[in-house]
Amino acid sequence: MKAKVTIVGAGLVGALLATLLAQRGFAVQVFERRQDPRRAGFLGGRSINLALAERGWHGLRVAGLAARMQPLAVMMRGRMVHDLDGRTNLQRYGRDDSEVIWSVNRGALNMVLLDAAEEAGARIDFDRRLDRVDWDTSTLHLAGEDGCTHTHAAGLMIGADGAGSALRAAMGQIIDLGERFEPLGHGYKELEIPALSAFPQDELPPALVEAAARGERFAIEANALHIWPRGNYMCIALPNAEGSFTVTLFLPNEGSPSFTDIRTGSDARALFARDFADASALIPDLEADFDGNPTGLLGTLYLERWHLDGRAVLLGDAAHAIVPFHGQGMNAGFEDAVELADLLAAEPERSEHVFAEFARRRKPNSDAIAAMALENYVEMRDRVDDSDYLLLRELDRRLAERHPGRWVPRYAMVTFTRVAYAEAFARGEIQATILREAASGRSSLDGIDADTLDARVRKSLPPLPTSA
Ligand code: FAD
Ligand code: E1W
Repeated sequence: MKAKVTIVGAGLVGALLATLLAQRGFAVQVFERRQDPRRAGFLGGRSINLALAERGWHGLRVAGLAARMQPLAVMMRGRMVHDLDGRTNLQRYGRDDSEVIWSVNRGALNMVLLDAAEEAGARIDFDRRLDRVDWDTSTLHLAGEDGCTHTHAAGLMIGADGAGSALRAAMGQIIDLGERFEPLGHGYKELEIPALSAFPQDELPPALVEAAARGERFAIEANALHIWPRGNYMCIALPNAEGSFTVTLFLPNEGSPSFTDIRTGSDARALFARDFADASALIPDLEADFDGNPTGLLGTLYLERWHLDGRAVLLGDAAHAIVPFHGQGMNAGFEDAVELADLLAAEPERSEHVFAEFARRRKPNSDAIAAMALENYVEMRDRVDDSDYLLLRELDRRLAERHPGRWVPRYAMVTFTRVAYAEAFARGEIQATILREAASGRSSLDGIDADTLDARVRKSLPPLPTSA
C-alpha cells in the first residue's frame, strides 16, 4: 500500500503533482479553494497567459501531457522590442525554431492538468479552502463557500497553494520557517489587445483594416513576446491562440509614473498615449481594463525551511514565489513537482528524509532563479534597446557558436535546457565577466583577439554534460 497524500491547491503545480503521484500509485486527495474551472458557465473570464519553456514542457512530458498542450500553445520566437516611435526590432531567443518559448492560456493549461489528475485517479474537491491544521491529529479544517467547515484526516500534506499559502501559515505556527518576503516595489496591471475580428468597428487603426479584411487574427506579430522597455517601467504582451494579446503593464508603486500617480483608467490612457502610443491604439478598452482589473503585487518569497519533519512540505510559489521577469515561476514549480514525485515514489515510507532531500536539492536552484528573475527586470525594462547591451549580446552569440556545448548564453541555459538553475547562474557569472572584459571600451567587435578569448573560455568553462 502506497502512502496517502493530501495536496492543498489545484493550481498549475498542485494539479501536475497530483497527476504524477497518482500515476505512481499514491492515493491522492486534492483540495482547491476555487470552483472547478471546467464547469459550464465558468468559461469566458479574462484570458491570462504564461510562457512555457523547456523545463515546463519536460514536466508535461513526464506526465504524458505535452501532446495535449502543444496544439493550444503559440510559438514565440523572440522578443519584439517597441521603441517610443513605434519602431520594432525582433531579437531572436535562440538559434532556430527549436529554441523558442510558448504562450499558453493559464486556464486551459490548468484544465488539462485537472483532467489528467482525475484520469490518473486523484480526487479533487473544489470550493474547499484550507483554513487551519490541527497538527496533533493531522486534521485539515476546510471552509466551503456555503460557510460550512469540513474536516479531513490528512495523509502526507503537500502545500501547492501559491504565494499566500495557508499550509505554510499553519506550518509556521509550530516551527520557524525562516520566512522573508521582499517586495519589489513595483506592481502590474493586465490589459487586452483584442483579436482583429473583435475590434469595435470604428476603433480599428486604419493600417489594420486590410489585414482584418483578409481574415488575419493578430493585430501585431503573433509569434513573439512584445516588450515596450521604458527605463524604470515597461509593458509586455503575449499572444493568445484565438488572436488577442494579454498586455501587462509593470510600474513602480511610487514616483512618476507609478501606481500612485496613475490611479484611473483615464490616467492610464494618457500614460499610454505618451509612452506606449503604438500599443495604446490597439487597446480599445484600456480604461475599463485598468479600472476593472486588480493591481498585482510583486516580490520574492524566501524560506529557510520547506518542510515540517515528515508531515508537510511546500513547493511551487508556496515555497518560493519569484518576480515574473524571466517567465520561470511555473516552469520552476513543474521542476519541483517532478523532483518531489520521483523522490517520494522511490522511498514512500521515508517522508521526512524525502522532504529534506527535496529541499536540499531544490532550494539552491530556486534561490538562483529568484536572483536571475530580479536581474532580468532591469535588463528587460532598461537594457534591451541599448547599444552596449546589443554589442554584449552579439559577442555572447558568437562565443556560443564557437564553443557549442560549452558557452551557452544564460537566457538559453535557463529557457531551453534543464541545466540546474544554480549552475546556469554560476556559469552565467563567469560568462558575463568574460564578456564585460572583452567588450570593455569597444563600440564594435572588430579587433578582439579571438585566440586569447577562446583560450580563456576553454579554461574557465568546462563542457556542459550532453544529457542536459
Ligand atoms: P498558483 O498558480 O498560485 O496556484 C495555487 C492554487 O492554490 C490556486 O488554485 C489557489 O486557488 C489555491 N489555493 C490558495 N489558497 C488555498 C487554500 N487556502 N486552500 C485551498 N486552495 C488554495 N511563470 C512562468 O513559468 N511563465 C510565465 O510567463 C509567468 N508569467 C507570470 C506573470 C505574472 C504577472 C505573474 C504574477 C506570475 C507569472 N508566472 C509565470 C509565475 C506563475 O504564475 C507561478 O509561478 C505559478 O502560477 C505557480 O503555480 P502554483 O501552482 O505554485 O501556485
Ligand atoms: C520570457 C511576464 C514575463 C514572462 C516572460 C518573460 C518576461 C520578460 C516577462 C523573459 C524575457 C518568457 N521572459 N523575454 N525576453 N527576454 N527575457 O522569456 O516569459 Cl515580463
